Amino acid sequence: MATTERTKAAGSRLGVDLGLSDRELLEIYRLIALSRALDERMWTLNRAGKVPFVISGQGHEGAQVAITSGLRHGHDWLVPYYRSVAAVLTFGMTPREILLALYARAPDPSSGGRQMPGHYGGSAYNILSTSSPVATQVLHAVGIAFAAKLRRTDQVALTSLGEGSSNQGDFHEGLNFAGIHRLPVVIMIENNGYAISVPASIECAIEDLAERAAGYAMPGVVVDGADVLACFRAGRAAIERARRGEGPTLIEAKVTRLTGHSSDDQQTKYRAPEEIAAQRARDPLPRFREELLGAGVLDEEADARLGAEVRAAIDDATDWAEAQPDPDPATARRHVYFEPEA
Ligand SMILES: Cc1ncc(C[n+]2csc(CCOP(=O)(O)OP(=O)(O)O)c2C)c(N)n1
Ligand SMILES: [Mg+2]
Repeated sequence: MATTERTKAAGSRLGVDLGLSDRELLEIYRLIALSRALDERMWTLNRAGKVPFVISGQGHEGAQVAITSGLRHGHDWLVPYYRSVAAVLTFGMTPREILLALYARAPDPSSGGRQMPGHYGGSAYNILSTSSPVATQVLHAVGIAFAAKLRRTDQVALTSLGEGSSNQGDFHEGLNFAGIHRLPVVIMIENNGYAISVPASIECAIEDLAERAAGYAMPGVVVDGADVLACFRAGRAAIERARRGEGPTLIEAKVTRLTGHSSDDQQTKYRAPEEIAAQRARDPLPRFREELLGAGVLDEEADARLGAEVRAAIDDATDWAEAQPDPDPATARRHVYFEPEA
């Protein structure tokens, strides 16, 4: 990459070993910051009584942006879950589109205002629609990867799920099939230590869920989800391996959930104040900001400018989405029952 080398000659050494230019590093940072600002806005709208339900990606953004960045836009497939706000932003969705779903407005690309918020999907971006039963997305991603292999399309599918969901049968069936057929799929467990209020210690008998990969003849990689560049490295290696036809990879990103499970949950009921405070140290956003500042990729002025741009984008998306029309009640049954051609 000639541009990368030129930028680095004048700039920092950060990301050089990954072939990342300063511009690419800043784009990863922008997406993390955009996702955080959007997520915070979603909570404000919920608490203001404007939107019914929020399920948050705060704390997961570093892993999501970094790993999703390795995919090819408009070519590969993303099969997200309800915390994937940063992943879907990275793969092309816009804050306007995400807020359309939250407000359940007619132009919502996820479902035309029909699904719960957090059920991301966008056919224009190759983002598969999210289903409510957890872990079913693993089967969908494996099916897409199977089709890609049969059709020789060179596509890779990336899916993600929580550590609690990795105890579902669907996860194991999916990994087994992907392992047998060496499918081009990357399965990412976002281990935030809780399944709603249930701590990981009583969800599963092992600490590192990546160990499960050995049972399906694929590599299992544990990565610190607060370390953005480590996540990028792990994600790109897995995606490239899949594209080379060498088969699937299981990545376990150890992340933190900075909020309650959802807007209907109060985590102070089951997490000690010290534990909640300690989670802040594992927040990927300030950590990556410090890394960029320390390396001279970012300075305070550029950071303030970026923050202002992000806030303006979120304000614009909020006003615009709120002003869009509700779905026409006459279309309520569309996509539910078979509709004969008129
Ligand atoms: C098959 C199924 N069982 C139960 C639920 C209810 N449920 C929704 S989220 C959730 C917890 C999942 O925890 P985890 O997989 O760790 O993901 P996290 O929310 O922590 O990211 C449960 C039990 C569901 N949606 N689907
Ligand atoms: Mg969890």
